[in-house]
Amino acid sequence: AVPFNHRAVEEKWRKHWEEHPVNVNDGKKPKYYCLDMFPYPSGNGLHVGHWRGYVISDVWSRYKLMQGHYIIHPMGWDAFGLPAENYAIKMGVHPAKSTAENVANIKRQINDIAALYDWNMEVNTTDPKFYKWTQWIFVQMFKKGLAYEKEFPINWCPSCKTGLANEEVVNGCCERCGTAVTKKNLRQWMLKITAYADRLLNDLDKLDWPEKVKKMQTDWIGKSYGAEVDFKVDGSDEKITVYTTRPDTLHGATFMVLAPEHALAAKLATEETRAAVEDYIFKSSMRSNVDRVQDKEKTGVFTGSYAINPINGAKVPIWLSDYVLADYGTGAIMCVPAHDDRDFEFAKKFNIPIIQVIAKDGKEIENMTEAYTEASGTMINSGEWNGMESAVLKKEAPLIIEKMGVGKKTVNYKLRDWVFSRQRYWGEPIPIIHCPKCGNVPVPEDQLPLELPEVESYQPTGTGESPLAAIDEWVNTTCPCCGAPAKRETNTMPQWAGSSWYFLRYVDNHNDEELVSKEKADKYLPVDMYIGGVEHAVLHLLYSRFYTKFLHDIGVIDFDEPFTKLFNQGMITGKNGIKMSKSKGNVVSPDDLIRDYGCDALRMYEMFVGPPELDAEWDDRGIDGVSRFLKRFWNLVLDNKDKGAKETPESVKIRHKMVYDITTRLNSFSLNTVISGFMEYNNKLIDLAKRQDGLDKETLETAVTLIAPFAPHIAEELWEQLGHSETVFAHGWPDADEEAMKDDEIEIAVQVNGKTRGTVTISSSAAKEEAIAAGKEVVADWLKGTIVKEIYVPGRIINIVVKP
Ligand code: ANZ
Ligand code: ZN
Repeated sequence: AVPFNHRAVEEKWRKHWEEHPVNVNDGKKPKYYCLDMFPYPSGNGLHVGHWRGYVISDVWSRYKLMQGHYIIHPMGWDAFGLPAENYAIKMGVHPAKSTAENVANIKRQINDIAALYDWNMEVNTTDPKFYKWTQWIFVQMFKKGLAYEKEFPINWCPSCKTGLANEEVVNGCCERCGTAVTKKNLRQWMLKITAYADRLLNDLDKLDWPEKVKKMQTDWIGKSYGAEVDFKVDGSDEKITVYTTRPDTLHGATFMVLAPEHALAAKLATEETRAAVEDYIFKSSMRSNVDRVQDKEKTGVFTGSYAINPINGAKVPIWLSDYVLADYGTGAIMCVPAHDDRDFEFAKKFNIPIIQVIAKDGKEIENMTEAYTEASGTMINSGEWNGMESAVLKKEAPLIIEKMGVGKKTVNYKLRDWVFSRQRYWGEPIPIIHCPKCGNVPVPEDQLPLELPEVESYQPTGTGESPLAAIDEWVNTTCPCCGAPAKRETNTMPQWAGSSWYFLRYVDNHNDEELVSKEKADKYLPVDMYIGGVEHAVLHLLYSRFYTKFLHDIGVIDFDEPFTKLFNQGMITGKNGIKMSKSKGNVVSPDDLIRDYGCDALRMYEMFVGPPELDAEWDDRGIDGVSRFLKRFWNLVLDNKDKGAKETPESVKIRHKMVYDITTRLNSFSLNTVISGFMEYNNKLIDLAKRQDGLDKETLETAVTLIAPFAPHIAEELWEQLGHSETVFAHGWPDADEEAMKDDEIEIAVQVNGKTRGTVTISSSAAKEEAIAAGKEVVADWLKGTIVKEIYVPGRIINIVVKP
């Protein structure tokens, strides 16, 4: 056969596909929407790690295409936000310019993957035609009371000089730049995602998503059941309400702790404690969240005041400590040192009494050295509750407390409303006008998009105002309601705004009248398969669900979950598992590999490198093996296609087994074992072809069909050489007939130096290596010496020649 020349083959088919697209919408085929998380167009371009997700989604798309679907497989650009802006500032060019350049470069690189992307559907979040709708959604939320203003201490990144959402703070640091996050009191635009907490939680059940991601969202929403209990402040009319998930332990509450930010914190100080209390409150406000969360050693101060435990009238001291968070529950807790680790540590340090109220076998522990935190056991030291099972009481206590009139049953969520404004330039302007008479007025819908104006200086100011605040002619406007002089909102939206709904826009990206037409939404949405990294589990993937539910509620779409199925690919790392990055100098660019080995080989190696859901170490040498395999496959098909061999029981069996194995592995997303499967079957087929003097055409064709989603160019070329004029992708995905796969076993003689020494039962389609290995086991005792020859006459005899 003509040797495989990847460059010629790939060029030929790339051109051909441009003129004759393989994915056509005939209006009859069912749609299948396979989506990649769209990239930030950063200046660094793509490395082989980025390719992984794109190849996975393309393999999946082509597989679905061959199963008879019309594939919606779009691509676009998440181009607003800090990464693009930080890059622009570093390089000293306007973000719009650098973004456009980066998009062009990455688009070229993405095209090298030979993915089925339909560029007619392209979207870019920074295009006014796109962000018109990002702003429109905000206006709808505003009208429904889901977007509101609030001044409060938010997370602030001193390096990015902007406020951040809770979801953007990872282990106390800025999700973008890693700087420790501090607090800053700022007026904010908030989105009321908490109004959707229960639906966001319950509807996780509907989704075919990795359990890990569902759990992360469940924990992030953090629904817990408990009670609010009121403690009267001794000698005053004030009361402190605490939130507890363990009201059963009420008799063991020997002190209380308030967050230093609690409204009563300073008021509770007495003459003697005032200085210390104010000092503690001040010091806490200066500390970053990281320090507060990561503190090993508990700190705190006694206020000098006492509260009355409503269950038994005991007088308990009130402390301040920053291990209690101001914005969770009520910002105040009742402390039960015998049954809570943090309270135990605190009580030990400050010599506060510890009263055990739950006992394992009814026995009290002498000298507790740690808290007993299990919610099982019998109540002790608990008055009327003594002898009850704590697990039962845990459920009943809220109602008892309610009846006593000292509290109520409550549900709590960790989820907070979404801090939605950024003090940065490169984002969608928030379409609100502040009128001294009418208050906040949304920009009228027919005036959207509200375009981002040009500025001289787009650097963040650090003052808590966005650079837009400096442009007087933009800021000053008139109120759309009353015509009075008014000011524009100058904050911009976070980068998540566009990505929360972009997947809806692809299918109707030129529509100037609607975000997406009903007709197209019904026909093409929602996304059937979403592929991307797991790092967005509680960011983008939560926000998108919220937006989708909102758009469902206002009648834009009929479904209320955006992504039916989700697959998270692992990262490709450099040697020793180190993340690929320019600064580490370990970035592998696909460009050279494509030149030397071709796109097909690179695609296959991306899949072969390891289980797609796990991280995998890149090794350039690995691609050699895949490349050799492709050459062998090429030769197998071309050498045998014209021999006119008829199908045999063996070839039929191998063919069906091959279809079965590849398809089951593909269905379970075990893409690396699909590739190793191709290698195994290629060897079997080469073997069989030699034995039978050729392979029937149907078996060769089946192999080419199966490999097509992975190595589309070589498959298309071989398909043509096999005599087809239509694309291989129009050919249906083959079916495996399980009956035809069944192995018949045969018994054959095993000889050593021509003498029969035993018999072995093997599959009639066993390859030479398999047969010889099985045979050797049976005659192991006669194999002393050096084996000089191994003969397998298929289906008949095994003979091993040994020299003493
Ligand atoms: C008494 C108690 C006894 C508690 C016990 C626990 C164990 P989740 O499940 O996370 O909702 N808590 C309440 N508000 C807090 C705040 N703002 N900062 C820090 N801790 C706070 O946890 C609720 C429990 O965390 C509550 O139940 C409270 O301590 C504490 F044996 O109350 B518990
Ligand atoms: Zn930052």
